[in-house]
Amino acid sequence: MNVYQQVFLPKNKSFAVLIDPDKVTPNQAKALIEQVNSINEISALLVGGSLVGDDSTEKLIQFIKTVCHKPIILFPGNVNQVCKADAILFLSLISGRNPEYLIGQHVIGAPLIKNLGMEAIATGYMLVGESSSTSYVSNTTPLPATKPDLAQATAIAGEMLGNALIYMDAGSGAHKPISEEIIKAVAQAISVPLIVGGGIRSYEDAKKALIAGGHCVVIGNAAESNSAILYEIASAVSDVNQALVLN
Ligand code: 1GP
Repeated sequence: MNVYQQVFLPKNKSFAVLIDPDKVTPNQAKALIEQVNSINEISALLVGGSLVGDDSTEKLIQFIKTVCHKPIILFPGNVNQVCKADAILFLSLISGRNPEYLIGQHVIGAPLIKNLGMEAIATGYMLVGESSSTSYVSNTTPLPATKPDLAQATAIAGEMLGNALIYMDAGSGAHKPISEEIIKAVAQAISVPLIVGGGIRSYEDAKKALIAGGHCVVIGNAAESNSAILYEIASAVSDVNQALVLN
C-alpha cells in the first residue's frame, strides 16, 4: 500500500500535524512526535514551510524518521525543500495565476523527486480567504472567503486536471478557518479526498471542518504553542467517525 492509499483513502476521517522546519528544532519536534505516535487519529506528519530554503527540512526529516511511526509527507513551500521523505504533496497552486507555482517549480523538482524514488501525490492546492505568508511568497491572490461557487469550480477543475487530492488552506495561522459553507460546496463537488487546514485550533473548528466534508484536517500553529491540543482534535475526529458509523 502506498502513502496515498494508507493516509488519504481510508473511509475514516483523520488529521495530520504540520511541522515547520523554520520554527521547530529537532529537540522541540521530539516531544511533539512522542504525542503524535500515541494518537491513532493522526494519519501523517507533514513537514514544510513557506520560507525554508536551507537544508533544515532535510535535517529535521532525518531526525523525525528516527522517532516517528507515522508516514512523513513533505509539504514544500518551494523546490529547495525537496528531500527524501515517505511521500511529497506535489502541489499545484490552482487558486493562483502564477505559472511558477502551477508548473514552474515542478519542472525543476520532478527529476529530483524521481531520482529519490519518492511517491508524489498530485495535489490541487487552494488558498482561501485572508492573505498569508504563502500567498505573499507565491505572489498569488487567495480565493475569496465569500465565494463558494468559485472555490467549487476551482476544485472541480483541479480534479479534472488529474489531482488525487484537493487541499484547501486558509493559510498558516489564519485568523479564521475556512467556512463550512465553502468546505461543503467543494466536498460535494469532488470525489477525491479533501484536506482542510489553516487556523484550526479547537475541537469545534476541527469538528465543523470534518462534518462539512473535510476528509483530513491539518494542525500546525496550534500544536506548536500547545501540544495538548492534539488530544482535543483527536476527540473531534473520533466523535465524527463514530457519528458516521451510526448514521
Ligand atoms: C498551513 O494548513 C496549514 O498551511 C496549517 O495551518 O498552522 O494555521 O494550523 P495552521
